[in-house]
Amino acid sequence: MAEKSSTKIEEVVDLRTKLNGIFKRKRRTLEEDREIKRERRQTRRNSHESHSENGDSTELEKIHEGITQRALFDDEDCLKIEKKIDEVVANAEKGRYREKTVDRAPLRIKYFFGEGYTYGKQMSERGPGQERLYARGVVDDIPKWIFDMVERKIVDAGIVPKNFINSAVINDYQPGGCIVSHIDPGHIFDRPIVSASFFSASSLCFGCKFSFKPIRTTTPVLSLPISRGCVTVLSGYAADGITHCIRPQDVTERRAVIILRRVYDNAPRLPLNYKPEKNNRNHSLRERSRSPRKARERTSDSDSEDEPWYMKNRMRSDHYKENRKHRNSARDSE
Ligand SMILES: O=C(O)CCC(=O)C(=O)O
Repeated sequence: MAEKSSTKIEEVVDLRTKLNGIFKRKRRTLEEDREIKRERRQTRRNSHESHSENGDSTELEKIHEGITQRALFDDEDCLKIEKKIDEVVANAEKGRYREKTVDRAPLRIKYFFGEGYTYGKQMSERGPGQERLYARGVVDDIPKWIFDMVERKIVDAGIVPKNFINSAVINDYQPGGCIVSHIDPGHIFDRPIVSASFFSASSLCFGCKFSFKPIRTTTPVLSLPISRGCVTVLSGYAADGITHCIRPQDVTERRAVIILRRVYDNAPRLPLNYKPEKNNRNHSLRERSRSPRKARERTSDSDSEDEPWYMKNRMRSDHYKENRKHRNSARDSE
């Protein structure tokens, strides 16, 4: 009898050891999995983590003086905000927004809330200073979640005062998407310009020149890493003295940014009956194929449309010569 019960105890102990072993192995593989994922995330992040600088030191100093970055949103915050961005995308696909809220380009969609404005080919009179706000009410109001989940943290961090922000733009980029070099129009937007980045890391480049078909850029004066969850604040020379852009090669995964700005009370505004030009992208969307190959082919065209004055201005000024030199050297290096 005593012998039988001791065998049972041994069996139980043996079973426990076996189970422990199995759980330990499972725990280890889970931990290893997590570690591998962490390393992959880190590698991806590192590729956007180092500054690269090519300007003269005085100019670089002036740019850096006008940039502040804060890691304000942790992973949990990011996940919640990213879910909300996905809801915006879904609402737009269901046609739930006003006509001017959504502006589609092949690899980048902009959602304007609070205020929208004309730029690029949407303007009949082009050139710096020609941008105009749309009439009040033609874009949707800023969603409450942007105030609750994004603006509040930025106000609490002392970056802008309460009630400063009256315009929020979400840019949703697919890999290879970009925003060509520009300065946010100073007659429309107050400074600072605040942006919060989500989904993946990228780089904000300063002082790049773009050429098209195929799309190319010159080496930036400064390439600033922007990680997921970080808030970038531009003012001074960084906002007004040099252009900024997102290059196609810096968007390797889907990325979204929420740009929070203040539109001046007296900024010039279009009348309510303003008729957009024929080639407004919102209207042409239905006619466009969604094929990724066609989208890539179209990128250069439509992104040049985004540039409010840069291309045209260059054709008229000294920049033209500089651009021609760049095009020639790009061709030579082919
Ligand atoms: O994507 C970004 O971080 C910058 C976007 C930007 O400069 C713009 O939309 O005006």
